Amino acid sequence: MTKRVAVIGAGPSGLAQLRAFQSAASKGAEIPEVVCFEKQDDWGGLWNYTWRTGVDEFGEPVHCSMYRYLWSNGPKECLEFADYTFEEHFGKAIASYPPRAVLWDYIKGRVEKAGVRDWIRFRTPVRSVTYSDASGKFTVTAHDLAADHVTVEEFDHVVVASGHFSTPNVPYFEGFNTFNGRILHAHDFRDAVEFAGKDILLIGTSYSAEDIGSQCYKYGAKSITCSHRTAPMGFNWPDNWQEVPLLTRVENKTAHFKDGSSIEIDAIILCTGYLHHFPFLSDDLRLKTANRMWPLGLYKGVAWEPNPKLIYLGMQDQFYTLNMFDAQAWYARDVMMGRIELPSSDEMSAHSAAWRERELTLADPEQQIVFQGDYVQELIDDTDYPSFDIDGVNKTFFEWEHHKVENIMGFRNNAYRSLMTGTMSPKHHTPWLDAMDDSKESYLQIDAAE
Ligand code: FAD
Ligand code: NA7
Repeated sequence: MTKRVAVIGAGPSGLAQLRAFQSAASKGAEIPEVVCFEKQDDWGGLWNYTWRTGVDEFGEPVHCSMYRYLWSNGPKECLEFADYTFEEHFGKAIASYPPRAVLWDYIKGRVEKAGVRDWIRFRTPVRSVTYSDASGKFTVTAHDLAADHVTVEEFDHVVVASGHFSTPNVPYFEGFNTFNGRILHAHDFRDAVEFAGKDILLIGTSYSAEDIGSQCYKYGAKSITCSHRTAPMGFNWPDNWQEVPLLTRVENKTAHFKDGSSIEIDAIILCTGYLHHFPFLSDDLRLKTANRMWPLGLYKGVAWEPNPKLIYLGMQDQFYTLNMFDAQAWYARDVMMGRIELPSSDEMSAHSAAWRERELTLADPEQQIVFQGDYVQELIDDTDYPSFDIDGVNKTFFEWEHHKVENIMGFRNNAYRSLMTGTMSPKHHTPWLDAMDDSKESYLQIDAAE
Protein backbone atom coordinates (compact mmCIF):
# COMPACT_ATOMS: atom_id res chain seq x y z
CA MET A 1 0.00 0.00 0.00
CA THR A 2 1.25 3.49 -0.85
CA LYS A 3 2.19 5.57 2.18
CA ARG A 4 0.11 8.69 2.79
CA VAL A 5 1.62 12.02 3.90
CA ALA A 6 -0.45 14.96 5.18
CA VAL A 7 1.14 18.40 4.84
CA ILE A 8 -0.52 21.14 6.92
CA GLY A 9 -0.11 24.51 5.23
CA ALA A 10 0.73 25.64 1.69
CA GLY A 11 3.05 28.48 2.68
CA PRO A 12 6.71 28.48 1.64
CA SER A 13 7.49 25.55 4.01
CA GLY A 14 4.61 23.33 2.92
CA LEU A 15 5.27 24.16 -0.73
CA ALA A 16 8.92 23.22 -0.24
CA GLN A 17 7.69 19.80 0.94
CA LEU A 18 5.49 19.37 -2.14
CA ARG A 19 8.33 20.41 -4.43
CA ALA A 20 10.73 18.01 -2.66
CA PHE A 21 8.44 15.05 -3.31
CA GLN A 22 7.73 16.16 -6.88
CA SER A 23 11.45 16.50 -7.52
CA ALA A 24 12.01 12.88 -6.38
CA ALA A 25 9.11 11.71 -8.57
CA SER A 26 10.56 13.55 -11.58
CA LYS A 27 13.77 11.54 -11.08
CA GLY A 28 11.82 8.28 -11.23
CA ALA A 29 11.27 7.58 -7.52
CA GLU A 30 8.03 6.17 -6.23
CA ILE A 31 6.65 8.77 -3.83
CA PRO A 32 3.91 8.59 -1.20
CA GLU A 33 0.45 10.04 -1.79
CA VAL A 34 0.73 13.65 -0.58
CA VAL A 35 -2.32 15.61 0.61
CA CYS A 36 -1.75 19.24 1.55
CA PHE A 37 -4.38 20.99 3.67
CA GLU A 38 -4.49 24.78 3.36
CA LYS A 39 -6.99 26.94 5.20
CA GLN A 40 -6.67 29.93 2.85
CA ASP A 41 -8.04 29.98 -0.69
CA ASP A 42 -4.61 30.31 -2.31
CA TRP A 43 -1.02 29.28 -1.71
CA GLY A 44 1.98 31.28 -0.48
CA GLY A 45 1.22 31.46 3.27
CA LEU A 46 2.01 34.87 4.76
CA TRP A 47 2.91 36.18 1.30
CA ASN A 48 -0.73 35.80 0.26
CA TYR A 49 -2.00 39.22 1.39
CA THR A 50 -5.52 39.97 2.57
CA TRP A 51 -7.08 43.21 3.77
CA ARG A 52 -9.01 41.18 6.33
CA THR A 53 -8.13 41.13 10.03
CA GLY A 54 -9.68 39.15 12.87
CA VAL A 55 -11.68 36.34 11.33
CA ASP A 56 -12.40 35.56 7.67
CA GLU A 57 -15.75 35.02 5.98
CA PHE A 58 -15.92 31.50 7.46
CA GLY A 59 -15.09 32.65 10.98
CA GLU A 60 -11.50 31.29 10.77
CA PRO A 61 -8.66 33.33 12.31
CA VAL A 62 -7.00 35.34 9.50
CA HIS A 63 -3.50 33.96 8.91
CA CYS A 64 -1.97 37.01 7.21
CA SER A 65 0.48 39.18 9.21
CA MET A 66 1.78 41.04 6.17
CA TYR A 67 0.79 44.54 5.18
CA ARG A 68 0.63 46.85 2.21
CA TYR A 69 3.97 48.33 1.14
CA LEU A 70 5.92 45.45 2.71
CA TRP A 71 9.24 44.99 0.95
CA SER A 72 11.64 42.16 1.65
CA ASN A 73 13.43 42.90 4.92
CA GLY A 74 16.59 41.10 3.77
CA PRO A 75 18.35 40.66 0.43
CA LYS A 76 16.52 38.29 -1.91
CA GLU A 77 19.93 36.76 -2.72
CA CYS A 78 19.88 35.19 0.77
CA LEU A 79 16.57 33.40 0.29
CA GLU A 80 16.88 32.35 -3.38
CA PHE A 81 15.86 28.76 -4.15
CA ALA A 82 18.85 26.70 -5.31
CA ASP A 83 16.67 24.88 -7.86
CA TYR A 84 14.72 27.88 -9.22
CA THR A 85 16.47 31.22 -9.48
CA PHE A 86 15.01 34.72 -9.69
CA GLU A 87 16.49 35.02 -13.16
CA GLU A 88 14.74 31.86 -14.30
CA HIS A 89 11.44 33.13 -12.93
CA PHE A 90 11.55 36.74 -14.12
CA GLY A 91 13.66 36.19 -17.24
CA LYS A 92 16.11 38.88 -16.08
CA ALA A 93 18.07 39.97 -13.03
CA ILE A 94 15.95 42.08 -10.67
CA ALA A 95 16.79 44.37 -7.73
CA SER A 96 17.58 42.97 -4.29
CA TYR A 97 14.66 43.94 -2.00
CA PRO A 98 11.44 43.06 -3.82
CA PRO A 99 8.04 44.04 -2.46
CA ARG A 100 5.68 41.34 -1.23
CA ALA A 101 3.83 40.85 -4.52
CA VAL A 102 7.09 40.16 -6.38
CA LEU A 103 8.26 37.58 -3.83
CA TRP A 104 4.83 35.94 -3.81
CA ASP A 105 5.03 35.66 -7.59
CA TYR A 106 8.45 34.00 -7.31
CA ILE A 107 7.31 31.54 -4.62
CA LYS A 108 4.31 30.58 -6.76
CA GLY A 109 6.37 30.25 -9.94
CA ARG A 110 8.34 27.23 -8.77
CA VAL A 111 5.31 25.22 -7.68
CA GLU A 112 3.34 26.17 -10.78
CA LYS A 113 6.24 24.78 -12.80
CA ALA A 114 6.26 21.63 -10.62
CA GLY A 115 2.53 21.13 -11.22
CA VAL A 116 1.60 20.31 -7.61
CA ARG A 117 -1.47 22.52 -7.13
CA ASP A 118 -3.74 19.48 -7.41
CA TRP A 119 -2.17 18.06 -4.26
CA ILE A 120 -3.65 20.89 -2.20
CA ARG A 121 -7.10 21.07 -0.65
CA PHE A 122 -7.69 24.81 -0.29
CA ARG A 123 -10.09 26.32 2.20
CA THR A 124 -9.58 23.25 4.38
CA PRO A 125 -8.21 23.93 7.88
CA VAL A 126 -6.95 20.93 9.84
CA ARG A 127 -8.90 20.71 13.07
CA SER A 128 -7.17 17.82 14.81
CA VAL A 129 -4.23 15.44 14.56
CA THR A 130 -3.85 12.43 16.84
CA TYR A 131 -1.58 9.38 16.70
CA SER A 132 -2.45 5.77 17.47
CA ASP A 133 0.30 3.44 18.70
CA ALA A 134 -1.92 0.51 17.79
CA SER A 135 -2.29 1.39 14.10
CA GLY A 136 0.96 3.35 13.80
CA LYS A 137 -0.99 6.04 11.96
CA PHE A 138 -2.16 9.60 12.42
CA THR A 139 -5.82 10.54 12.25
CA VAL A 140 -6.31 13.94 10.61
CA THR A 141 -9.62 15.75 10.90
CA ALA A 142 -10.14 18.62 8.48
CA HIS A 143 -12.97 20.95 7.56
CA ASP A 144 -13.74 21.62 3.89
CA LEU A 145 -15.19 25.08 4.44
CA ALA A 146 -16.68 25.57 0.99
CA ALA A 147 -18.60 22.27 1.16
CA ASP A 148 -19.00 22.63 4.94
CA HIS A 149 -17.95 19.03 5.31
CA VAL A 150 -15.63 17.49 7.92
CA THR A 151 -13.35 14.63 6.84
CA VAL A 152 -11.43 12.15 8.98
CA GLU A 153 -8.52 10.31 7.33
CA GLU A 154 -5.47 8.28 8.26
CA PHE A 155 -1.89 9.16 7.31
CA ASP A 156 1.51 7.56 7.87
CA HIS A 157 3.25 10.91 8.29
CA VAL A 158 2.16 14.44 9.14
CA VAL A 159 4.19 17.52 8.20
CA VAL A 160 3.32 20.60 10.25
CA ALA A 161 4.06 23.61 8.05
CA SER A 162 1.51 26.01 9.51
CA GLY A 163 3.99 28.82 10.27
CA HIS A 164 4.63 30.61 13.55
CA PHE A 165 4.24 34.30 12.74
CA SER A 166 0.46 34.47 12.73
CA THR A 167 -0.90 34.13 16.27
CA PRO A 168 0.00 37.39 18.04
CA ASN A 169 1.66 37.62 21.44
CA VAL A 170 -0.39 40.39 23.08
CA PRO A 171 0.89 41.69 26.44
CA TYR A 172 -1.23 43.94 28.64
CA PHE A 173 -0.08 47.29 29.98
CA GLU A 174 -1.89 49.27 32.67
CA GLY A 175 -4.46 51.67 31.28
CA PHE A 176 -5.04 49.84 27.96
CA ASN A 177 -8.70 49.33 28.87
CA THR A 178 -9.33 53.05 28.91
CA PHE A 179 -6.82 54.31 26.30
CA ASN A 180 -8.45 56.90 24.04
CA GLY A 181 -6.81 55.77 20.84
CA ARG A 182 -6.20 52.71 18.72
CA ILE A 183 -4.32 49.68 20.09
CA LEU A 184 -3.40 46.93 17.66
CA HIS A 185 -0.89 44.13 17.26
CA ALA A 186 1.48 44.05 14.26
CA HIS A 187 -0.52 41.03 13.02
CA ASP A 188 -3.47 43.36 12.31
CA PHE A 189 -1.44 46.22 10.84
CA ARG A 190 -2.34 46.61 7.17
CA ASP A 191 -1.80 50.13 5.84
CA ALA A 192 0.62 52.77 7.13
CA VAL A 193 -1.43 55.53 5.49
CA GLU A 194 -3.89 55.15 8.38
CA PHE A 195 -1.22 56.62 10.68
CA ALA A 196 -0.24 59.64 8.55
CA GLY A 197 -0.12 62.75 10.76
CA LYS A 198 -0.34 60.64 13.96
CA ASP A 199 1.95 60.20 16.95
CA ILE A 200 2.50 56.47 17.25
CA LEU A 201 4.03 54.28 19.93
CA LEU A 202 5.58 50.93 19.04
CA ILE A 203 6.36 48.29 21.67
CA GLY A 204 9.18 45.88 20.71
CA THR A 205 12.54 46.17 18.98
CA SER A 206 12.68 43.40 16.43
CA TYR A 207 11.80 43.18 12.71
CA SER A 208 8.15 44.18 13.07
CA ALA A 209 8.92 47.29 15.11
CA GLU A 210 11.73 48.33 12.81
CA ASP A 211 9.75 47.81 9.62
CA ILE A 212 6.30 49.01 10.71
CA GLY A 213 7.93 52.12 12.17
CA SER A 214 9.79 52.67 8.90
CA GLN A 215 6.57 52.21 6.90
CA CYS A 216 4.77 54.70 9.12
CA TYR A 217 7.63 57.18 8.72
CA LYS A 218 7.60 56.72 4.94
CA TYR A 219 3.84 57.28 4.68
CA GLY A 220 3.78 60.39 6.86
CA ALA A 221 3.43 59.59 10.58
CA LYS A 222 4.02 62.71 12.69
CA SER A 223 6.27 60.96 15.21
CA ILE A 224 7.41 57.45 16.05
CA THR A 225 8.36 56.37 19.56
CA CYS A 226 9.75 52.91 20.08
CA SER A 227 9.65 51.37 23.54
CA HIS A 228 12.05 48.58 24.48
CA ARG A 229 11.99 45.89 27.14
CA THR A 230 15.61 44.79 26.75
CA ALA A 231 17.58 47.27 24.62
CA PRO A 232 16.97 49.95 21.98
CA MET A 233 17.53 49.07 18.31
CA GLY A 234 20.11 51.84 18.10
CA PHE A 235 19.84 52.63 14.39
CA ASN A 236 20.41 56.12 13.10
CA TRP A 237 16.71 57.04 13.00
CA PRO A 238 15.15 60.11 11.37
CA ASP A 239 14.54 63.19 13.53
CA ASN A 240 10.90 62.47 14.40
CA TRP A 241 11.82 59.05 15.81
CA GLN A 242 12.91 58.29 19.38
CA GLU A 243 13.65 55.17 21.42
CA VAL A 244 12.49 55.01 25.04
CA PRO A 245 12.48 52.42 27.87
CA LEU A 246 9.52 50.12 28.44
CA LEU A 247 5.99 51.46 28.73
CA THR A 248 4.70 51.33 32.31
CA ARG A 249 1.13 52.60 31.80
CA VAL A 250 -1.13 54.74 29.66
CA GLU A 251 -3.57 57.30 30.92
CA ASN A 252 -6.04 58.78 28.43
CA LYS A 253 -3.60 59.54 25.59
CA THR A 254 -0.46 59.85 27.68
CA ALA A 255 2.11 57.05 27.67
CA HIS A 256 4.44 56.76 30.68
CA PHE A 257 7.81 54.98 30.53
CA LYS A 258 10.15 53.32 33.00
CA ASP A 259 12.54 56.29 33.12
CA GLY A 260 9.70 58.58 34.28
CA SER A 261 9.27 60.27 30.89
CA SER A 262 5.90 60.55 29.14
CA ILE A 263 4.48 61.54 25.74
CA GLU A 264 1.11 62.06 24.06
CA ILE A 265 0.22 59.40 21.50
CA ASP A 266 -2.62 58.60 19.08
CA ALA A 267 -2.03 54.88 18.56
CA ILE A 268 -0.10 51.94 20.00
CA ILE A 269 1.20 49.14 17.79
CA LEU A 270 2.31 46.06 19.71
CA CYS A 271 5.26 44.66 17.78
CA THR A 272 5.65 42.02 20.45
CA GLY A 273 6.08 38.91 18.34
CA TYR A 274 4.09 35.75 17.81
CA LEU A 275 3.22 32.47 19.51
CA HIS A 276 3.96 28.97 18.25
CA HIS A 277 0.32 27.96 18.24
CA PHE A 278 -0.93 24.55 17.14
CA PRO A 279 -4.53 24.20 18.38
CA PHE A 280 -4.98 21.15 16.12
CA LEU A 281 -2.25 19.00 17.70
CA SER A 282 -2.69 16.63 20.62
CA ASP A 283 -0.43 17.28 23.59
CA ASP A 284 1.99 14.43 22.81
CA LEU A 285 2.65 15.86 19.34
CA ARG A 286 2.79 19.55 20.13
CA LEU A 287 5.98 21.61 19.91
CA LYS A 288 6.17 24.13 22.75
CA THR A 289 8.79 26.78 22.20
CA ALA A 290 9.56 30.48 22.12
CA ASN A 291 10.78 32.10 18.89
CA ARG A 292 14.45 31.06 18.92
CA MET A 293 17.22 29.70 16.73
CA TRP A 294 17.13 26.16 18.13
CA PRO A 295 13.81 24.88 19.53
CA LEU A 296 14.34 21.60 21.40
CA GLY A 297 12.59 18.34 20.49
CA LEU A 298 13.24 18.46 16.75
CA TYR A 299 16.02 16.22 15.43
CA LYS A 300 17.86 18.12 12.68
CA GLY A 301 15.35 20.87 13.38
CA VAL A 302 12.53 18.86 11.74
CA ALA A 303 11.75 15.38 13.13
CA TRP A 304 9.64 15.34 16.31
CA GLU A 305 11.88 13.32 18.59
CA PRO A 306 9.16 11.58 20.64
CA ASN A 307 7.56 10.41 17.35
CA PRO A 308 9.67 11.17 14.27
CA LYS A 309 6.87 10.22 11.88
CA LEU A 310 5.76 13.76 12.68
CA ILE A 311 7.73 16.50 10.92
CA TYR A 312 7.84 20.23 11.62
CA LEU A 313 9.11 22.71 9.03
CA GLY A 314 10.20 26.31 9.51
CA MET A 315 9.85 26.44 13.28
CA GLN A 316 13.14 28.25 13.98
CA ASP A 317 13.61 32.00 14.22
CA GLN A 318 14.71 32.95 10.77
CA PHE A 319 17.60 34.63 9.03
CA TYR A 320 17.56 31.96 6.33
CA THR A 321 14.06 31.40 4.99
CA LEU A 322 13.06 29.89 1.64
CA ASN A 323 16.22 27.87 1.00
CA MET A 324 16.31 26.72 4.64
CA PHE A 325 12.73 25.46 4.31
CA ASP A 326 13.89 23.61 1.19
CA ALA A 327 16.83 22.06 3.01
CA GLN A 328 14.44 20.92 5.74
CA ALA A 329 11.82 19.63 3.30
CA TRP A 330 14.34 17.63 1.27
CA TYR A 331 15.72 16.09 4.46
CA ALA A 332 12.21 15.34 5.77
CA ARG A 333 11.25 13.79 2.42
CA ASP A 334 14.21 11.43 2.60
CA VAL A 335 13.31 10.46 6.17
CA MET A 336 9.70 9.77 5.13
CA MET A 337 10.83 7.82 2.05
CA GLY A 338 13.20 5.69 4.13
CA ARG A 339 16.29 7.03 2.36
CA ILE A 340 17.63 8.44 5.62
CA GLU A 341 17.55 6.25 8.70
CA LEU A 342 17.14 8.14 11.95
CA PRO A 343 19.40 7.26 14.90
CA SER A 344 18.13 6.14 18.31
CA SER A 345 16.05 8.47 20.43
CA ASP A 346 19.01 9.15 22.74
CA GLU A 347 21.27 9.99 19.82
CA MET A 348 18.68 12.38 18.41
CA SER A 349 18.33 14.16 21.77
CA ALA A 350 22.10 14.39 22.17
CA HIS A 351 22.44 15.88 18.68
CA SER A 352 19.76 18.48 19.41
CA ALA A 353 21.28 19.25 22.80
CA ALA A 354 24.63 20.00 21.15
CA TRP A 355 22.98 22.49 18.75
CA ARG A 356 21.15 24.08 21.69
CA GLU A 357 24.40 24.37 23.62
CA ARG A 358 25.95 26.22 20.69
CA GLU A 359 22.82 28.38 20.32
CA LEU A 360 23.30 29.56 23.91
CA THR A 361 26.79 30.84 23.08
CA LEU A 362 25.66 33.05 20.17
CA ALA A 363 26.57 36.60 21.06
CA ASP A 364 25.40 38.62 18.06
CA PRO A 365 23.44 38.45 14.78
CA GLU A 366 26.57 37.52 12.78
CA GLN A 367 27.09 34.45 14.93
CA GLN A 368 23.40 33.58 14.61
CA ILE A 369 23.69 33.82 10.83
CA VAL A 370 26.71 31.50 10.74
CA PHE A 371 24.91 29.11 13.10
CA GLN A 372 21.88 28.92 10.82
CA GLY A 373 24.08 28.63 7.74
CA ASP A 374 25.90 25.67 9.32
CA TYR A 375 22.54 24.08 10.06
CA VAL A 376 21.37 24.47 6.46
CA GLN A 377 24.69 23.03 5.26
CA GLU A 378 24.32 19.99 7.53
CA LEU A 379 20.91 19.27 6.03
CA ILE A 380 21.79 19.71 2.36
CA ASP A 381 24.91 17.55 2.75
CA ASP A 382 22.54 14.62 3.35
CA THR A 383 20.20 15.03 0.35
CA ASP A 384 20.19 15.82 -3.38
CA TYR A 385 19.08 19.44 -2.81
CA PRO A 386 21.43 21.46 -5.05
CA SER A 387 24.45 22.56 -3.03
CA PHE A 388 24.97 26.32 -2.81
CA ASP A 389 27.46 28.80 -1.42
CA ILE A 390 26.35 29.10 2.21
CA ASP A 391 29.45 31.08 3.13
CA GLY A 392 28.53 33.53 0.36
CA VAL A 393 24.97 33.82 1.73
CA ASN A 394 26.36 34.47 5.22
CA LYS A 395 28.59 37.23 3.84
CA THR A 396 25.62 38.79 2.02
CA PHE A 397 23.71 38.80 5.31
CA PHE A 398 26.70 40.54 6.96
CA GLU A 399 26.68 43.20 4.22
CA TRP A 400 22.94 43.67 4.77
CA GLU A 401 23.53 44.17 8.50
CA HIS A 402 26.21 46.79 7.77
CA HIS A 403 23.97 48.55 5.28
CA LYS A 404 21.24 48.80 7.92
CA VAL A 405 23.66 50.33 10.42
CA GLU A 406 24.87 52.79 7.77
CA ASN A 407 21.40 53.91 6.73
CA ILE A 408 18.27 52.27 8.11
CA MET A 409 16.00 54.21 5.72
CA GLY A 410 18.21 53.48 2.73
CA PHE A 411 19.54 49.93 3.12
CA ARG A 412 17.06 48.66 0.53
CA ASN A 413 18.77 50.79 -2.13
CA ASN A 414 21.73 48.36 -2.19
CA ALA A 415 22.25 45.48 -4.58
CA TYR A 416 23.99 42.12 -4.12
CA ARG A 417 25.27 39.27 -6.28
CA SER A 418 23.21 36.09 -6.69
CA LEU A 419 24.93 33.14 -5.01
CA MET A 420 23.05 30.82 -7.36
CA THR A 421 23.77 32.41 -10.78
CA GLY A 422 26.71 34.73 -10.02
CA THR A 423 24.82 37.64 -11.61
CA MET A 424 25.10 41.05 -9.92
CA SER A 425 21.60 42.40 -9.25
CA PRO A 426 20.75 45.85 -10.61
CA LYS A 427 20.01 48.72 -8.22
CA HIS A 428 16.32 49.51 -7.97
CA HIS A 429 15.13 52.35 -10.20
CA THR A 430 13.80 54.40 -7.24
CA PRO A 431 15.15 54.82 -3.69
CA TRP A 432 12.95 52.89 -1.25
CA LEU A 433 11.84 56.02 0.62
CA ASP A 434 10.47 57.54 -2.60
CA ALA A 435 8.96 54.34 -4.01
CA MET A 436 5.35 54.59 -2.85
CA ASP A 437 3.90 52.03 -5.25
CA ASP A 438 4.60 48.46 -4.10
CA SER A 439 3.05 46.70 -7.11
CA LYS A 440 4.87 44.08 -9.12
CA GLU A 441 4.37 46.14 -12.27
CA SER A 442 6.03 49.19 -10.74
CA TYR A 443 8.93 47.21 -9.27
CA LEU A 444 9.68 45.35 -12.47
CA GLN A 445 8.84 48.41 -14.62
CA ILE A 446 6.33 46.46 -16.66
CA ASP A 447 4.12 48.68 -18.85
CA ALA A 448 0.41 48.15 -18.40
CA ALA A 449 0.35 47.26 -22.11
CA GLU A 450 2.83 44.36 -21.70
P1 FAD B 1 3.51 30.70 6.61
O1 FAD B 1 3.97 31.57 5.52
O2 FAD B 1 2.94 31.31 7.83
O3 FAD B 1 2.46 29.65 5.99
C1 FAD B 1 1.73 28.75 6.78
C2 FAD B 1 0.49 28.29 6.02
O4 FAD B 1 -0.21 27.32 6.82
C3 FAD B 1 -0.50 29.39 5.71
O5 FAD B 1 -0.84 29.37 4.35
C4 FAD B 1 -1.71 29.07 6.61
O6 FAD B 1 -2.94 29.47 6.04
C5 FAD B 1 -1.61 27.56 6.73
N1 FAD B 1 -2.25 27.02 7.93
C6 FAD B 1 -2.07 27.44 9.20
N2 FAD B 1 -2.83 26.68 10.04
C7 FAD B 1 -3.48 25.78 9.26
C8 FAD B 1 -4.39 24.72 9.55
N3 FAD B 1 -4.78 24.43 10.80
N4 FAD B 1 -4.87 24.00 8.51
C9 FAD B 1 -4.49 24.28 7.23
N5 FAD B 1 -3.63 25.26 6.92
C10 FAD B 1 -3.13 25.99 7.92
N6 FAD B 1 10.79 36.20 5.34
C11 FAD B 1 11.67 36.57 4.38
O7 FAD B 1 12.42 35.74 3.87
N7 FAD B 1 11.74 37.87 3.95
C12 FAD B 1 10.90 38.81 4.45
O8 FAD B 1 10.97 39.97 4.04
C13 FAD B 1 9.95 38.43 5.44
N8 FAD B 1 9.08 39.34 5.92
C14 FAD B 1 8.17 38.96 6.84
C15 FAD B 1 7.28 39.90 7.31
C16 FAD B 1 6.31 39.57 8.23
C17 FAD B 1 5.34 40.62 8.70
C18 FAD B 1 6.26 38.25 8.73
C19 FAD B 1 5.23 37.88 9.76
C20 FAD B 1 7.15 37.29 8.29
C21 FAD B 1 8.11 37.63 7.34
N9 FAD B 1 9.04 36.71 6.84
C22 FAD B 1 9.94 37.09 5.88
C23 FAD B 1 9.17 35.35 7.41
C24 FAD B 1 8.13 34.31 6.96
O9 FAD B 1 7.95 33.57 8.12
C25 FAD B 1 8.60 33.38 5.84
O10 FAD B 1 8.99 34.11 4.71
C26 FAD B 1 7.56 32.36 5.38
O11 FAD B 1 6.32 32.94 5.07
C27 FAD B 1 7.33 31.21 6.37
O12 FAD B 1 6.70 30.19 5.66
P2 FAD B 1 5.87 29.04 6.36
O13 FAD B 1 5.31 28.21 5.26
O14 FAD B 1 6.70 28.37 7.38
O15 FAD B 1 4.70 29.78 7.16
P1 NA7 C 1 10.21 38.86 17.24
O1 NA7 C 1 11.40 38.87 16.37
O2 NA7 C 1 9.89 37.59 17.94
O3 NA7 C 1 10.42 40.01 18.33
C1 NA7 C 1 9.50 40.25 19.35
C2 NA7 C 1 9.80 41.58 20.00
O4 NA7 C 1 8.76 41.85 20.95
C3 NA7 C 1 11.11 41.63 20.76
O5 NA7 C 1 11.71 42.88 20.56
C4 NA7 C 1 10.67 41.45 22.22
O6 NA7 C 1 11.51 42.10 23.11
C5 NA7 C 1 9.34 42.17 22.20
N1 NA7 C 1 8.42 41.74 23.27
C6 NA7 C 1 7.82 40.55 23.43
N2 NA7 C 1 7.03 40.55 24.52
C7 NA7 C 1 7.14 41.78 25.05
C8 NA7 C 1 6.57 42.40 26.19
N3 NA7 C 1 5.73 41.73 27.01
N4 NA7 C 1 6.89 43.68 26.44
C9 NA7 C 1 7.75 44.36 25.65
N5 NA7 C 1 8.32 43.82 24.55
C10 NA7 C 1 8.02 42.54 24.27
O7 NA7 C 1 8.90 39.29 16.44
P2 NA7 C 1 8.71 40.26 15.19
O8 NA7 C 1 7.24 40.35 14.99
O9 NA7 C 1 9.45 41.52 15.33
O10 NA7 C 1 9.34 39.47 13.97
C11 NA7 C 1 8.75 38.25 13.55
C12 NA7 C 1 8.98 38.01 12.09
O11 NA7 C 1 8.23 38.97 11.37
C13 NA7 C 1 10.41 38.13 11.62
O12 NA7 C 1 10.94 36.91 11.24
C14 NA7 C 1 10.37 39.06 10.43
O13 NA7 C 1 10.79 38.44 9.26
C15 NA7 C 1 8.99 39.57 10.35
P3 NA7 C 1 12.78 41.43 23.85
O14 NA7 C 1 13.93 41.69 22.93
O15 NA7 C 1 12.45 39.97 24.03
O16 NA7 C 1 12.88 42.17 25.11
